Amino acid sequence: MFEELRHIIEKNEYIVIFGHINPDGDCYGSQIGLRDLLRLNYPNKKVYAVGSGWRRFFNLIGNMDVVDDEIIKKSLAILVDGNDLMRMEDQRIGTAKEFIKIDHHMENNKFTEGKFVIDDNANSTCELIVKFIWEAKWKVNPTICNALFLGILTDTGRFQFIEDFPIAFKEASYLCENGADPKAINKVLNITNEDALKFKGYVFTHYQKTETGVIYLTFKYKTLEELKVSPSKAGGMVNLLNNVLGYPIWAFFCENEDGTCHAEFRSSGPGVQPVAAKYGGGGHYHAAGVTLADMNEETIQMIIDDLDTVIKEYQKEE
Ligand SMILES: [Mn+2]
Repeated sequence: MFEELRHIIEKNEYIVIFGHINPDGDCYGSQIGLRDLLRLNYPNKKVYAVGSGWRRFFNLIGNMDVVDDEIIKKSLAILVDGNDLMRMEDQRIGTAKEFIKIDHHMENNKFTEGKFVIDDNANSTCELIVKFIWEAKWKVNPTICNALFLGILTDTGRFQFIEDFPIAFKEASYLCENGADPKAINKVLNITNEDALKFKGYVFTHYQKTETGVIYLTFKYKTLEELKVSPSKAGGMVNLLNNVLGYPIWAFFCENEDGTCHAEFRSSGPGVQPVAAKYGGGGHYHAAGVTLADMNEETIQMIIDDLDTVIKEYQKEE
């Protein structure tokens, strides 16, 4: 499955790995994991990972790279964990000389810029990279295994949301046998602080709901500022409202500093990806998101009505 990608990687001397806007554990883990893999297995290549990464893991797993424009222009760009060039955090990706992509999100638009491996049944991009390692018979080290384990751990909601359990556990076991340290990773993941407690308190006392079964919250930028949570971080905590009995869909609408709106939808049954796609977003069937031009109340109401509709359709089918 990865033969063609490996061939393209092998013929390039400069490689830059790009992740998406608001990088999560799978994005950061697959960027660092793949970077260190290529450095280890092709010591003559210059390989970099760009973007903001996930700062709290820099000590355990590694830092992102600072790369100048000239290098990007002569590089193969690898997109991980994101649909298309527009979703990438570092928009200099547009200047790269060649592109490939490894991803597990549903495709909104066909990726025409280069070759790709997309498997939307995969639980994480890191899982796809483990498959790539097995196919290419590449060497690994403990840092690579920690990075990839982090992505699998976080994108599966710590081993809950999995399509194929035996395979996922085989991959996790391979990473542990080769140096991944789940205890150390969980320790970093589990750290919380009082600002987070304050945010949770706000969510649990201010949520709204529809009769059909959408539970949601809209945050003005000012409110997020007062709560000391960035809009992207707030969006990442949408699961604070998960699995409330009678509410199969939960959603956050967070105003960004520039007035745009970062929305996240999750579901325990009905598909939310089609609703995200309708407004220009995407993601997975049960976990999707979209950036809206503004916090227009009518648009948000339209989206909530659409989410209500998918619940009704889902209930009819059942
Ligand atoms: Mn992912």
